Amino acid sequence: MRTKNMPHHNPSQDVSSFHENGYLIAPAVYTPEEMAACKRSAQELTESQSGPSGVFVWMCDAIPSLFEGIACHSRLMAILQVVVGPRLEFLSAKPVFKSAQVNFPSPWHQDQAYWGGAPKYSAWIALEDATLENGCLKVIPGSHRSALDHAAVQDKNGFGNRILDEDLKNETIVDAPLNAGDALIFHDCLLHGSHPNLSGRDRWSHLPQRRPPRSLHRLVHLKTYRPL
Ligand SMILES: O=C(O)CCC(=O)C(=O)O
Repeated sequence: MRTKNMPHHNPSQDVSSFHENGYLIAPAVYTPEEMAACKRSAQELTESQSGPSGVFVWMCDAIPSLFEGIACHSRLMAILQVVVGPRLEFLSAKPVFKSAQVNFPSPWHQDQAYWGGAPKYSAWIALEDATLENGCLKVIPGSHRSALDHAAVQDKNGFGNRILDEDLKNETIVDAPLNAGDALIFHDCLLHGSHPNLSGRDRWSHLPQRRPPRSLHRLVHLKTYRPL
């Protein structure tokens, strides 16, 4: 059943764009009600641990059920299966919180530098509108083709593995503002970061990750991209 007013998304048209660019924006995957419930729950569950911003990772055997429902939602799965392929298992999920008190931009990085191993595919799900002002993502199309060496940086802002701004040459940077309920699906070698949150309000997103099943890991070439 499709919810009324939800634009029909035809993921098969997006397959080549996903492989070319390393990401895809899927509009209106979730309803505003689903996003509001997920944001409320993320706020409650992370309240006790939350500093001014945070990334809270749940592995697949520990994820609260509401978040599992969002991560495994049939609309997201339908898109992933066509765009990435059917051979994906659920790995983990994380709410990402950027508070109004922090104006630190998430630095450029590939998630591969943190996770290692077989490629992962994430969906950055906007629990509320993500804008240039409140810290939406920015990406470098096509950067998923190889895993890069990251600089190791230790400071109070987290993100210990970074690609420094001065190491970027003439890459095209694409901002990715999203409406609540949209999802940006991306390969774990896609270079991405986010703008600082200058909105005076908190910003919430939720990112489930998937990867090929264990039996396929040794077949997957890590250093250069190839479709599953
Ligand atoms: O949401 C953000 O600001 C960045 C999150 C991110 O890049 C990540 O968790 O890998």
